Amino acid sequence: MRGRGVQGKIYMLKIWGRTNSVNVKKVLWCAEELEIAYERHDAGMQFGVVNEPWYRKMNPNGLVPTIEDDGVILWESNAIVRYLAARYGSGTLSPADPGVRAACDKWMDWTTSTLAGPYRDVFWGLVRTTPEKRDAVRIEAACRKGNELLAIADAALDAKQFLGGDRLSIGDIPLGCFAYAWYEMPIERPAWINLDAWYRRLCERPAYRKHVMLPLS
Ligand SMILES: N[C@@H](CCC(=O)N[C@@H](CS)C(=O)NCC(=O)O)C(=O)O
Repeated sequence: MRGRGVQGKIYMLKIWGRTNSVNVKKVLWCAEELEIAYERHDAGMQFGVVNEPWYRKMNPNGLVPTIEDDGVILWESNAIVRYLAARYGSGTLSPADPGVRAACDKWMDWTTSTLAGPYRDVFWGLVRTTPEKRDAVRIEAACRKGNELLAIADAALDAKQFLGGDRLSIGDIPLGCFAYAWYEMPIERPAWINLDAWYRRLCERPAYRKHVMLPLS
């Protein structure tokens, strides 16, 4: 889907960010689910770009992702997902019912405020740190905490296909991105009946396979 913006001008969503970033994955997966045409530009880590003055003007944090869509410049991955879904997926990825939408927001916020800490310790420890430099105690503690937290999501998925109900929504996007790495990393995990089934459902989605299920790096 290409957009026609202010004054009838054709515009295309631009996304800056490297594809191996969990926060960039959220945005790419969301755009793909919504079938929005976009241009992606590498930025962050080895690609640099984030310290260029023109980039800092858009995103003073010097982080990825950042988007520009018909003049709207945005950073913060969850805000971007909410924006894209509200603009292009109202009633689908962005539930129309305020109560359902708030429940989705809750899972998005929970993922970044609560799960992200232990996730980060495990991911950086195992994927981005060489074996001799790893802090095994820290990784194990974070692993335990992450599993404890994921049990909450498992319980919430009892009798529900997705976190927001019976269809994929913005509520699933951040957790879905974190979950992929959690399932892929060589860590101990309990068997979660509902979370495992939800994850398998995500793995069947072409957009998830394309943007989220990439080798971890
Ligand atoms: N809360 C921000 C966090 C953004 C963030 O920390 N991005 C990381 C990648 S996941 C980053 O830009 N790291 C530095 C880099 O890639 O150069 C969001 O959700 O967008």
